[in-house]
Amino acid sequence: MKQVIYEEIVKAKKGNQKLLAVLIDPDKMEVDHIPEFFKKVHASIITHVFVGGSTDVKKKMETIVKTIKQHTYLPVLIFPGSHEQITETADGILFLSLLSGRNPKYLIEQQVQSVEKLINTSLEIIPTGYILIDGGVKTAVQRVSETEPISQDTIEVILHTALAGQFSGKQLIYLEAGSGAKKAVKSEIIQEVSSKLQIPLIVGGGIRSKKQLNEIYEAGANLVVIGTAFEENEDFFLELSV
Ligand code: 1GP
Repeated sequence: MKQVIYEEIVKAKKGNQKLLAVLIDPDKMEVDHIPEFFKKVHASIITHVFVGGSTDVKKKMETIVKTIKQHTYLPVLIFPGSHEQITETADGILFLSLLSGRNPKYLIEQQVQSVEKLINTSLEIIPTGYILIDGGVKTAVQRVSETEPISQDTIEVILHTALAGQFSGKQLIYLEAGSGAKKAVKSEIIQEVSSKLQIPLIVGGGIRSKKQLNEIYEAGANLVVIGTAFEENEDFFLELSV
């Protein structure tokens, strides 16, 4: 299968072009608000749209993704909390394995359960090593996955986890401090991982200002993910205008 979205991410890494994804939680987005929301997204430096959450209580994923696709030309990737969130209406899926945890359910079981939906899919599947890092609060990922995050003080463990992901064939590594984290992933960690990793690096969780975003880019992240800061204040898009 052709990997159009992934190839673009690799190209951006090679050209040192920085990418930014807005994360939309289907539980927190109203369908009627999507057209207006995307006008702001398109006026900003956002390059990708991620949709998903640890839960999809209201089962809105499909409707939300379908509506987003009608209002954007940006690539839309599912960032699923479980196999139930998979919908064909997106362009691709981050096929996640929670490498920081030791819960087989999120290392392989969810993935096996998602095959029924993915076996004949046209979605671009991007194998992603997902690493949960302590962001100073107990996050939804930690609660739902019943796993412990890795401490920000154990850089070597984080680095080895990321490289184990790369050696296992993951195409992306995602360092995640968790949605609404108090402390984003430290620059020191991003520097260490990005300098040793050959595949693109995604960083997300707790990023709330342009200054922080630039520091994270500076440290070596190729793609940054922001959700909460936009949910709380859509004017933040204006600060990140093109
Ligand atoms: C969460 O990394 C993302 O999965 C984004 O986190 O909501 O804190 O921006 P925030």
